[in-house]
Amino acid sequence: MTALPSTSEKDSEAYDAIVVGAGFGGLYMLHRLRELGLRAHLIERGSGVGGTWYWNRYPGARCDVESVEYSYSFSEELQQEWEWTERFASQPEILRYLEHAAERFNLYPDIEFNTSVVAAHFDEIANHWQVQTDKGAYTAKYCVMATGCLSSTNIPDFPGLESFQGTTYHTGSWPHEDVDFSGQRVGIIGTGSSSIQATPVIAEQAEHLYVFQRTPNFSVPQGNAQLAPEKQAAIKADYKGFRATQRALGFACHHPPRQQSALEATPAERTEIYEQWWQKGGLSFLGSFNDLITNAESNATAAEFIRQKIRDIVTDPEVAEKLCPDHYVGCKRPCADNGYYEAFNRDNVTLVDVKAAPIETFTTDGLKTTAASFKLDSVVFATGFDAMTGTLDNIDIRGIDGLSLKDKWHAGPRTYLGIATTGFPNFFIITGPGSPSVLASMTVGVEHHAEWISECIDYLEQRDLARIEATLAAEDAWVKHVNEVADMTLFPTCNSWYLGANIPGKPRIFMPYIGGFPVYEAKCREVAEQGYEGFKFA
Ligand code: NA7
Repeated sequence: MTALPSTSEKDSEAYDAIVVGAGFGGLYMLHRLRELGLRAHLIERGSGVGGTWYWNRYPGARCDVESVEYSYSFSEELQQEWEWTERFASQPEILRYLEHAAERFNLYPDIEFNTSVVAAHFDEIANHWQVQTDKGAYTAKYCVMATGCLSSTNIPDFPGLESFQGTTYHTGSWPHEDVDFSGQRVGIIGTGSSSIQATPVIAEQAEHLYVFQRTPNFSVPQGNAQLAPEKQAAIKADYKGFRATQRALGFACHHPPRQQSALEATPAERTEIYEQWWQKGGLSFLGSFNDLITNAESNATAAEFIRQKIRDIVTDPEVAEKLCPDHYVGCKRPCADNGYYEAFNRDNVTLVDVKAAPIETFTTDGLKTTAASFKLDSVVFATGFDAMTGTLDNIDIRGIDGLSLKDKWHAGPRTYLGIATTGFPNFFIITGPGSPSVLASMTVGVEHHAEWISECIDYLEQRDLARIEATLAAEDAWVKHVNEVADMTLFPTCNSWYLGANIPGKPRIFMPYIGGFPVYEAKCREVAEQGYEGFKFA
């Protein structure tokens, strides 16, 4: 064990479990642990619950999964009483929902806000975790990281940034008060999901919006609309059945893929089918055919369909061409928009290609690319996150023999089931690397993990066991399997945050598990039924 910096163990408050993060995962984890009769304490760096939906308050922020699916299923009362207003919920509505859930299950008394966990060290003699925050220290037998997949913001190291006199924002840590861009020259850097959602909204306000694009992305119109009360009532009439169907599908979302290869259809049939799925809206477009993420030739037909849509929507052919991606559809996280491509038809929106002419430096009043200078009042960094591992890397986590998690993962994250990692007993990760996480509806994933972890903890408590740890053999086999499955798809072929490719120096490893949620769930069930196969106890 390595000693923690400031507080001695006798000053530490003792709990059965510490949970870190008050998003969907952490809140439900806390609820489950309390139901087991354990003393659990949740630590959250924000001033409120919500996780992703607490931090990402940028204009246009909205979920890409339908609201009736992107919600808790564990409480029939909750799912019956909550009324969603839109097909795809906006950030404020999801935040209200989580605040309601925290209230409803009386979670607030066990949450400590405005507190950051700085270290967590395993004490091998006491068999517990010493958790150090910026406010104090705790000990707990179990430590559950519910820190989210996209919670460590990335601001690239642009020269001269400190000299910029205007205002800067990051989409993932947006101010709580309204931001008014009226009359301003605004630059938005990045063209991933966040920018694709924010661009049309900022364009309506700003005097001029410059969109700095390094790599164009595929986006499909989301087709958001008010959610008809009859439709919601019909789902609620058999919510259990609706959820069961959802959990049985690969991405744990409705709209399963059509069971046909894109190559089996004639060009005319293909276009008709793509058009139908384009009209359905959103990420389900990838289900138009069942081989779009595995077959390059099939994928090329979908890519060309979307590129043609971009050319149809964007009136300036040169701008349209710049907006056309040349990677496979879906290998970078696909996007769903509400008027993204249309925004480039506005006189006050300019697309700036920073692949052709990269950003050279920020200046006091804007930025310079290798081709031109731009005067800007505000800059929005829509430059993404150090995904899946960034937040864990930022905490000094040490397991057996003082091994640090960051060092253990220096060549890429290694887990068993995405939940546990060898050398770190009684330590659990919700939707960690190696779990379906961002490739399945997050709410399904976090509920599954919170249930699996709480059942595992109950197993230990019932048997008076001091600790559980994944074996190296089980971890090796899981890591191998995760990679093999990823290599059967087109996912590893382009520079995405799934691979850590957006962060300079980060090892290039495909982090989520793409074998499908039902396969993963079955594996986790089997592991538990076999007395936690692949784990050792002490
Ligand atoms: P993303 O999807 O990681 O997008 C970040 C964008 O920022 C992307 O277009 C990057 O271009 C761009 N970027 C990053 N660094 C730079 C530099 N140095 N110069 C120019 N452009 C840069 O993050 P989002 O927040 O949009 O979305 C994250 C997830 O949230 C999303 O996938 C959903 O799951 C919800 P690149 O493609 O790397 O060339």
